[in-house]
Amino acid sequence: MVLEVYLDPCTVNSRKVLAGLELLGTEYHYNHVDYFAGEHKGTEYLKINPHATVPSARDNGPTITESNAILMYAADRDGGNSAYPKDLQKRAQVNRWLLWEASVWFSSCYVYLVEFVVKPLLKSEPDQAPTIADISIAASMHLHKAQHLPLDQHPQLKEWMTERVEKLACWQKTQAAVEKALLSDKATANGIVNEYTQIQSTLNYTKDLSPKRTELYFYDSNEAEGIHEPGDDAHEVTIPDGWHRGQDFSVDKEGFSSRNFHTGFDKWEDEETVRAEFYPEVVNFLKCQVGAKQTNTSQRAPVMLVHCDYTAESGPLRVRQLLGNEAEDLLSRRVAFINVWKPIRNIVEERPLAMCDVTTSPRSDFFKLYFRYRERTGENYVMRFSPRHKWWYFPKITPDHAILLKTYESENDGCAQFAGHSAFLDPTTRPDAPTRESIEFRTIAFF
Ligand SMILES: N[C@@H](CCC(=O)N[C@@H](CS)C(=O)NCC(=O)O)C(=O)O
Repeated sequence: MVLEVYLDPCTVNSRKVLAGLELLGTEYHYNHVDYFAGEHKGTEYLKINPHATVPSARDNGPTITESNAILMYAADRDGGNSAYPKDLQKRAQVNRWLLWEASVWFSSCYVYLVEFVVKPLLKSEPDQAPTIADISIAASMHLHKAQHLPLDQHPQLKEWMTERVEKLACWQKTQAAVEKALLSDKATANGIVNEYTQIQSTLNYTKDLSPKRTELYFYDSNEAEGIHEPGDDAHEVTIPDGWHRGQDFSVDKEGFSSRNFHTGFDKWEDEETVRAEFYPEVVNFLKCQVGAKQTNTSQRAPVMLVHCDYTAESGPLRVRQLLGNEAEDLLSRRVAFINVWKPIRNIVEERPLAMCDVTTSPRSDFFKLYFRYRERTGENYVMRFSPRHKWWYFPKITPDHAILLKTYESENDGCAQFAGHSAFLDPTTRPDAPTRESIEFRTIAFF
């Protein structure tokens, strides 16, 4: 009887069977099962092969699935030949390869076939929400840089890993232990940490020319002549990737931290709507994060100058300006000003924010910058350079995150009070990276 085969010759294992039967010289009857039309999942075919896979074969008995089993059967049925030797030693070698192919080789190659050939043909999109399958598959390549996995040759795989998996909070939360155990000493010894965890960039510090004041004028005045303006002391600094420390950073110790902050809000172009609808979200977020009882919020754009938004004097003054009668009572308790900085729409690649670890920047490194307006003078802190400053940033931060930054603290008990920060040019930013879209809220937390 002629062997009935059911297959689609364009699929891996179907081709294997067709080519193998030709090699063996086996006569067969071909039944086409259209893989791309999904016929292998149709009711008729499932009666032949309930596994819904091609190929399968029949020879007046139960269905034979497994391409290698079909070939072995065909060879044995017809008495065998050199393509499937009868000699036991020789056959053991062929069997070894057949088993290896089925258990190891096929699955290693098949994933690439599916990703780069089958999925584009079927036009299937990646799943939107991550599942435990994403985590499971990513785990084997979690040190892909150190593993030297050739991801550059596989852009979709790389994008999935770096843009989807590595941005997940659960992934970042579990990263620190891996770094510590596997990458710390070994990594510095072979340069791995340097390769991907820190960059060099220039930050604009300010020279301290006291007693001459550092000022900016926002109106025409003769007094503006010959003033000392800020940002005249650029220094190249090393800025490590803060994601490795996961959620270790805290606004009360280092003066900053990164936290998950997901929002469904998207009407960023309308300031009134931001105020009415998004401010309450910021307030709730902050209450949860720092345990504040009450908060007050306003909005501003970030700058390329090492600075801190408030001084020991301007913090309480701002509370009085904003909260009038209530202010004295509120100021009798702990007050902290915390900026909430957040990407909107896209991942931030261009001009990210660098934060200086407060434990490396004593109060003596800060001095005042005066803002001269016609009717009043404002002030904040700028910083003089020190090689002790330790900077951090959160590269490619997503809109599902926010950076919290302490810009004033009433308590003087070792808790972080003023965190210096600056936007900067990241030399690793892609030339075609989208323009940064971020928003910064100045909030006041009353405890
Ligand atoms: N181990 C089986 C694998 C069969 C298999 O997975 N075939 C693929 C086509 S190459 C299939 O039918 N997949 C089902 C699907 O994609 O839905 C064999 O060697 O025959």
